[in-house]
Amino acid sequence: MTTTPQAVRRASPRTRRTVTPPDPARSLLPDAEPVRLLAENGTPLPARSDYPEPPAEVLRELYRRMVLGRRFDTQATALTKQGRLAVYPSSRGQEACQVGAVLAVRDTDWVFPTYRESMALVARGIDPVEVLTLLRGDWHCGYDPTEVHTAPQCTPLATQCVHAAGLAHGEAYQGRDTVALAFIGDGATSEGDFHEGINFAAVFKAPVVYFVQNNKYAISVPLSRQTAAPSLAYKGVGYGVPSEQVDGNDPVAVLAVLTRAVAHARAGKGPFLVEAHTYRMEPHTNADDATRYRDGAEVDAWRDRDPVARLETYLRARGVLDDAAVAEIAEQAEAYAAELRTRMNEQPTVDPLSLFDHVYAEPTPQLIEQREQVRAELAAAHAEEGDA
Ligand SMILES: Cc1ncc(C[n+]2csc(CCOP(=O)(O)OP(=O)(O)O)c2C)c(N)n1
Ligand SMILES: [Mg+2]
Repeated sequence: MTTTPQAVRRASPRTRRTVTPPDPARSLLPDAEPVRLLAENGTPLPARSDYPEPPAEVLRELYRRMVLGRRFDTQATALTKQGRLAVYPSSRGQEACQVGAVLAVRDTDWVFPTYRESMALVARGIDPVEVLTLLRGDWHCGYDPTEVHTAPQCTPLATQCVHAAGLAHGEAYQGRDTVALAFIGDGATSEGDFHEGINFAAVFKAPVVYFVQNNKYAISVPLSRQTAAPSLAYKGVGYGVPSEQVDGNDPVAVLAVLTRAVAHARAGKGPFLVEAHTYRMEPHTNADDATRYRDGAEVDAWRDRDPVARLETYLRARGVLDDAAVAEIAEQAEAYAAELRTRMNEQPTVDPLSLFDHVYAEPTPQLIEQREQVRAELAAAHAEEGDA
């Protein structure tokens, strides 16, 4: 048989090299579009076998906790105006993320929240007054982290990413299948601790889910000034971490994507990164004036993508919710807010000197001096009150 020049070329090693195996980085990348299971008007989109829809009773509970969460959030903002809270960062508009994420983990898993996650913590079942203790101005986080498997709300940006990696690694090392869920904002993904945490988790296959709520702002800094990455989920690929992006105002999709991410981590496959596209409806905190840096029309556009209304429309159409159930949940939310108001209006008993008790096992000379200074100031103030 004569060999044609084309056949030679086809069989040459050079040609064979062009048939490359799949790029391993490709499997780590998120879908080009955020995963979505409900349209913005609440109608269902075609089902996805990779992200099965959670059962109806779970979605009903998701709705209930989102309604309670929103009511809690409005109440907390009101408490700042009454001087009962020092500061409150609202997560209104982020209910699908806040509640969907905590429903995806077990009580025995660990949650690493930021200051934005008060709603997530009450959805996890932590006493709301305990959740607000830090924001009331106390020196501790209110709840016992080891009892509720929830770290204190973290104000230094991204430090919780390192804590989550360490805890998850430690748990796996001891043979437990605990997953750590680390919340983080879009802005904080520019911080070194995010990169160090995710790199450590990837190398040691620590079971952490990094959940980025991209609410489009870091105080006044918009996303366009924060990153040039096409998606924050792309930040996983450089560390060998699979990732996904999800419509963060679609509660069904958030729960489905987080459920899969948590299963991935629990199965010993290492960390997973999820970016949720959402929006911060309120200012950064009650102390911020968002009208100075963003347009009202932008906020209005996001109002139309309300996650609570979206889920309600869907569940009503499916027959999972009706008028009576919606009214009953609204009533529960009012009662929850009323009890919170009453309890937060009670004057807390605080001992300013306790501030120094747990800083170090053995206080430093500086702390002893500072403690003495505070003690003397308090004594002088009491003496003055006595004179008056
Ligand atoms: C290490 C560190 N740097 C700066 C700050 C001040 N700061 C507090 S919140 C914030 C914006 C964070 O934005 P993002 O991560 O998007 O979270 P969001 O507040 O939107 O939930 C900044 C810069 C801080 N708390 N910690
Ligand atoms: Mg943000």
